[in-house]
Amino acid sequence: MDKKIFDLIEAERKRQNEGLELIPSENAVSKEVLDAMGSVLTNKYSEGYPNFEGLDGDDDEVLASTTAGHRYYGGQQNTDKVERLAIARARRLFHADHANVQPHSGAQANNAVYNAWLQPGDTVLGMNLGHGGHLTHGSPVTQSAKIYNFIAYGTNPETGDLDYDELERLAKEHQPKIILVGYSAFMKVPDFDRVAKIGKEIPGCLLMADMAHVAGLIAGGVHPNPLEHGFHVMTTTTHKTLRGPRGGLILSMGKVSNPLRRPEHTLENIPTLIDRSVFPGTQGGPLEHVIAAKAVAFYEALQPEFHDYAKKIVENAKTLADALKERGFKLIGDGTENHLILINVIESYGIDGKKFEIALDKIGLTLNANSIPNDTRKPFEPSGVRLGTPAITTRGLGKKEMIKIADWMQKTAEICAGKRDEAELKKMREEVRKLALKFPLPSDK
Ligand code: DSN
Repeated sequence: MDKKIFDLIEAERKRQNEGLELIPSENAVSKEVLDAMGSVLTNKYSEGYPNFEGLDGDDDEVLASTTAGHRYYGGQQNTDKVERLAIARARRLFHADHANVQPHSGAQANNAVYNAWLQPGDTVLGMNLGHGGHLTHGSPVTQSAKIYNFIAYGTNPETGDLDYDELERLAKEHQPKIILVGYSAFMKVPDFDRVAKIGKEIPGCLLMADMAHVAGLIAGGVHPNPLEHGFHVMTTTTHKTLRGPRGGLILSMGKVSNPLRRPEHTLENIPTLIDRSVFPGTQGGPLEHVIAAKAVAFYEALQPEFHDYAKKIVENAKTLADALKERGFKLIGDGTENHLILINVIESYGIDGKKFEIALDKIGLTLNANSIPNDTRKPFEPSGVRLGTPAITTRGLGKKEMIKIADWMQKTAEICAGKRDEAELKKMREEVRKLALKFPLPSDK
């Protein structure tokens, strides 16, 4: 009936298949994940939670439970099982005591944790947005920054790593109620033990990791898991390296109890404080069709092949980073330890990040303009671009193709800098399309 929307979806499918997605926070999901999202589960309201008993076993044991949950509407016999499977699989994947699979997004997940643990005016120590942190970690334009007192630590400009000395100094000075490690443009592996040691010396300090970018690397066993290094809570989105539907997830360590009863405000009770904060604290009805798709993605991430995928993401990122450096690109932190690369294009080729992003879009390479640490330029025309390998690795690209991408990026930068003929963009567009079509989206295979 609605041909206009149908055509737009088809056009987007074509755009994705004919180009290469280098935005490090994007991916391409399986047909099974897509199908779960497009299911009749979207018709159902299910405020509340399923029962949390017997979630330690395998899927069959989890499905065997017949105890009713704590829901506010009838007809939950199937949704309870869907959500129990999602919770059980998430706990298995991240070795967590509890999982809340209801957050609609990463921002919702973070806000729910703040709301669970903080009172208005309490202090949170988080990473500076300008150094690679995230909007929801205290940017003044966000709702949470109006409620809580955010203090920012930064990165060391020499190494690109977190400035642990500054973090420790600020923690001692401000005695935060939450220390938050998380980022959307950071290429190193954080020293969680060091941060946990700092946090444990502050009474009532919750250690929170927002691992949205690297959750798939953690699930695949190629990145440390903060929950195994003394952190109490980990939030994430489910659609980045984790390769699930667009959504959020909160993992926590502690005692799990009935969410209908208000528990004491202790770190041990953080799982239940979070459940009550997600619903009814900050959200209404959960999206059970998305929760089903999360469960499918967790199932996929629990398979041995997902480890190979995660390993390949990092290998591809390192190959691409080296190839870019050989072609004159200056990388923040001089390379990468994860899936993400941040280039200072002003210093490399004298062009701003937006100009480079737009030119690359013309040849079918999609990435995003991004500020670099201590950037003096405006956020809409920053000095850098950010790119990564999760989506292209899903599609099967490897070493040879990383070199090709670096070549195209070099030529495009030279065109932007006026050193090559713009007509070459058209030729490169055809080359990118030809290569991309050899690696279709997994849902289109
Ligand atoms: N938009 C996400 C990213 O691209 O990193 C963070 O919210």
